[in-house]
Amino acid sequence: MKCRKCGSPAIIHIRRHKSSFCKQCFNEYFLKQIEKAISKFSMFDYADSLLLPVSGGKDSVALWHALISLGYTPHALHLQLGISKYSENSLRECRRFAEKFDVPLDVVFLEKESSITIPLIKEKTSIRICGACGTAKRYWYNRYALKNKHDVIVTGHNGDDLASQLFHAVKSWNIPSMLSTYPVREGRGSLVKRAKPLVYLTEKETMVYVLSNQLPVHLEECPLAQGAWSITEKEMLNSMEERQPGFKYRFLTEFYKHAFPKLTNNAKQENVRNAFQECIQCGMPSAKELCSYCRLVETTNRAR
Ligand code: Q46
Ligand code: ZN
Repeated sequence: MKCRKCGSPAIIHIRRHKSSFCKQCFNEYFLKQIEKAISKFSMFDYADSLLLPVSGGKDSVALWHALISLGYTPHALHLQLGISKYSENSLRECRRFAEKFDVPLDVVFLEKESSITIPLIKEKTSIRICGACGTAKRYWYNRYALKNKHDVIVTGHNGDDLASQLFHAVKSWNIPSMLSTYPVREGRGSLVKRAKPLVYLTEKETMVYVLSNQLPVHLEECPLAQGAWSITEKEMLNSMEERQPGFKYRFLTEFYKHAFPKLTNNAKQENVRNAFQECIQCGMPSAKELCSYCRLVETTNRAR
């Protein structure tokens, strides 16, 4: 297998592009896909202050390295979830990355801030744990970005993540969920703008990027992940991709092109997307009197 561009030995074959790349040409391809997404969706520019949540996993690490390579100076934030060894190892790899590239990294400890952890929520309540974990992450990223005046929260969701979320939402025609797969969400009031620059890249590609560049990375699977719906959705989409290379990419990009603009207009007219008010407890944006994070903390504490 030879690189399509320079003829050197290839390290990856990308079926949807009918292309193989060597390490150097793959790096160029990877950065170009990110630049394409940033520009296509007007995600941010060099004047913006970027907050980059990092878990230490392959996607956030790949994005961290890629943004630095493209000349951005993202401010990395790690949220400590308290999932015993798994969380400790995640933080260790984030710190190794920050040291290796001499870049800033802040850490927010969930337990210190709210006296809860993700395992405690799982133990004490019947709330779906990955849903609760997502609520905590979104809450702290937004709160931190607001406090530190960051313009955009840049997350490491890749194209496979977004395609599986879209597929899941389409199965029940959940329009707000379908709309939330769009790779950029403009800021509104105290909701900070969000962007997903890995939209044109796959899990396999972020993994190869991380390994070929020998980046510090945490590859252990979260012990609480078992049974997450996204695993099933990803397997189903991968079997479609096997039969029709490029299926996942088209599924996403055709949605963005044809359905997203119409559904957004309808959503605005019908007020499907809730107006936000301030949470009476923490002051963060909320669809109800009490925001979903404060409700989560309250429910967990009540069950102790
Ligand atoms: S960390 Fe949290 Fe993931 Fe673990 S509990 Fe689920 S959402 S699986 S990215
Ligand atoms: Zn609140």
